[in-house]
Amino acid sequence: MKQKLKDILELAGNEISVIRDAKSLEDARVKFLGKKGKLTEVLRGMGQLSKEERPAIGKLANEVRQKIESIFAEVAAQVEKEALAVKFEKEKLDVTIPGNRRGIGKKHPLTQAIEEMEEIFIGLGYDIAEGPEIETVQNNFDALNTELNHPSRDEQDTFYITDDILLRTQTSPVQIRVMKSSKPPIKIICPGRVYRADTVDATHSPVFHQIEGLVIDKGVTMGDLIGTLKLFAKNLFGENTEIRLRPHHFPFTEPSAEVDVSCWVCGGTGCRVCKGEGWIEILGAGMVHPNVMKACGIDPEVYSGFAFGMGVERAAMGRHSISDLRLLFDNDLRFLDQF
Ligand code: 2U9
Repeated sequence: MKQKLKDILELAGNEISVIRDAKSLEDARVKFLGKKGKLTEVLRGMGQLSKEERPAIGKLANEVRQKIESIFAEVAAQVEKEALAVKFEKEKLDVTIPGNRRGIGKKHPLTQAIEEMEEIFIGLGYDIAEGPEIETVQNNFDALNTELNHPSRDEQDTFYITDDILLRTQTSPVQIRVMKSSKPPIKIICPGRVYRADTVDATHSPVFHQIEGLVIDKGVTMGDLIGTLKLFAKNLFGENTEIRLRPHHFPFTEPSAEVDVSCWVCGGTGCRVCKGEGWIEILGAGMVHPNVMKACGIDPEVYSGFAFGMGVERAAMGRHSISDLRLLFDNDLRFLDQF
């Protein structure tokens, strides 16, 4: 029996000392010290020993158990140490490795254009006004002195929701709302999305953006309008930019004009961008029609004002020499990243 105990100790020593992981260590513990383990198996046979032999064997069995336990403790400590070393190696943090740079997005070229134009007018003391994209026929057409048979009112050109409600075809109804709800002086810029029943092609989209401006006060003249647009054009296209007005007709302004700026590429001598003209049309403008003032409760005998409007897509396309409007709505990053 003595020999059996010594053999168990030797076997345990050999087997346990080479163990390198917690699972095998636990298996070995069951094998040697468990209820059905090797040591218990030997101790069960103690019943057959004589009374005299039992204490010595019992003592030896206890010593063997203690020795095996101490081997286990030693190997367990080693296994834990190694597991920790592996874990530390895996979780090692090198603070000198360059970080994963997150690509920072940027504003859409149309948003950039709108904000750039807003900044110019904010610098001139204008407020930004916004309004709903679903509008009344009254605000979108009637109050703007648009005749009942004007082509822009046609169902073919405008998205009607009911006979009286539509998707705004211009941002002018925002100015109408401001004129109806506040007293002059009024000095506002109205940027926003507008809708027209156009088929998509390189220069048309049923959804596009406008920026319109409105100034109403006592003694506002066409000279103020021209000075304002000149300043705007020089700020946006460069100090040497000139403007020119050509007579035109809008229902909501009188007199009205289409406004060209000298070509920002050739400076006026004629090139591919201005199609040899030297001038590029970018906006429409005029003095606010007395009927528009009256429709909003403002006395045209006391006040006068000017208004202007421009298409943002058109301005951005001209500025960046973009030939197809659809590129602005496709959301292709290869295109958008350039701006
Ligand atoms: C009020 C009174 C007058 C706004 C104006 C234009 C001229 C103009 C076009 C530019 C290109 C629309 O996007 S576009 O097709 N706009 O030419 N807009 S004057 O006049 C107003 C607005 C509001 C109360």
